[in-house]
Amino acid sequence: MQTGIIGLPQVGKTSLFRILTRAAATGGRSVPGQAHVGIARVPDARVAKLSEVFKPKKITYATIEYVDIGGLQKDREKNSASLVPLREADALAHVVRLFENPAVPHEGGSLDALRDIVNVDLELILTDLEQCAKRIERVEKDLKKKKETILETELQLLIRCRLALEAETPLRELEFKPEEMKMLTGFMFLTRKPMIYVLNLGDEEASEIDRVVEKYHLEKLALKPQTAVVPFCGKIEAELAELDDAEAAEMMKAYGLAESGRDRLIQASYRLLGLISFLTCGEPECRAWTIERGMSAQKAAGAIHSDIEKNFIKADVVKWEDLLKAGSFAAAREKAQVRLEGKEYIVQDGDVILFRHGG
Ligand SMILES: Nc1nc2c(ncn2[C@@H]2O[C@H](COP(=O)(O)OP(=O)(O)OP(=O)(O)O)[C@@H](O)[C@H]2O)c(=O)[nH]1
Ligand SMILES: [Mg+2]
Repeated sequence: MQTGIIGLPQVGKTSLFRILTRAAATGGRSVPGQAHVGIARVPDARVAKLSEVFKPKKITYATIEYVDIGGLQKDREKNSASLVPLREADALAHVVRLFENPAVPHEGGSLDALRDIVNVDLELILTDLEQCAKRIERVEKDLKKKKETILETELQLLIRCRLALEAETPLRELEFKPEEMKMLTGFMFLTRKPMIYVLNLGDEEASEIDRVVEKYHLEKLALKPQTAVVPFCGKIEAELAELDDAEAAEMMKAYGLAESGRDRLIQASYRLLGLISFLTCGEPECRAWTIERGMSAQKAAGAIHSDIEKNFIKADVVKWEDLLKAGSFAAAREKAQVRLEGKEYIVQDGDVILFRHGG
């Protein structure tokens, strides 16, 4: 799963990318179009706590990918090209600059969160609109040659999208039926992707981080569907990323920060993408596995190995807190906290699972 980082020039996109992917074992890699892809570890206190008890040889966290592209330009054509790597992304994170830095002035000349949000959203809307219009033209041509119900349905759907986009409404705010969603998948519209607005604050605002959404009048935005607003102090987070845990905790205290912005942001990406983690826990390894919310036990087994999915028999499931308190699977079983579930069981966030499989 991948989140694309976007924004105007010199707002701190690359700085954010570096902060998020610092734990990357693989480092960044380049993909065509000057974009950088990196891997971030999803912070998970459950894995950390279980590992303290189980002392596994290996601890593995879930991961999520971030893509960093260059700043959006005034030139529409250049933007269309630079936005291409984002089509593949599953969600977008728009970095909004709210820090002063006279050495690198903001393109807009002043700091204005709403203005930048509207402008960048408009850029995405225009890109989708172009694509929508092209497809509508094509479908109309084909329909003139031959009437086909499926094409007519598609045309109606695209016209609805065009109307929304013309009214400057991102497609993520529209409701679609499952079959419509399927039809739209191929277009990879940018405004359909879940969006995180990252407010990149100056250090002086760190202590009021809980109030900045109101301060910048973004409450309404934060309530929109598939949208999150995450305040973040880029410069402090960059410094925190260099420190060990104890030093970082001390520095956060000095700035009045309750939790790391990096963790909050990664968790927000994870949530918006509709992902949850189930855990496996034993002597060799404690590990978080990423699945989509609502997945069945059999499907979830496929995250580990396709053979386990194929030869699935049953799953032993225990809530992570119960396992932690019990101290071992055997003890949890004695307390009747381990349930035997079948393949249709819907896996819950934080389930610790032991799959029984044949083959
Ligand atoms: N004061 C301050 N400066 C920052 C912050 N984030 C980034 N900068 C500075 O702003 C400049 C641009 O930062 P980048 O992270 O490269 O910004 P960017 O959005 O990737 O820039 P482009 O890719 O060129 O569009 C650098 O000189 C950073 O040191 C911040 O939170 N506070
Ligand atoms: Mg950059």
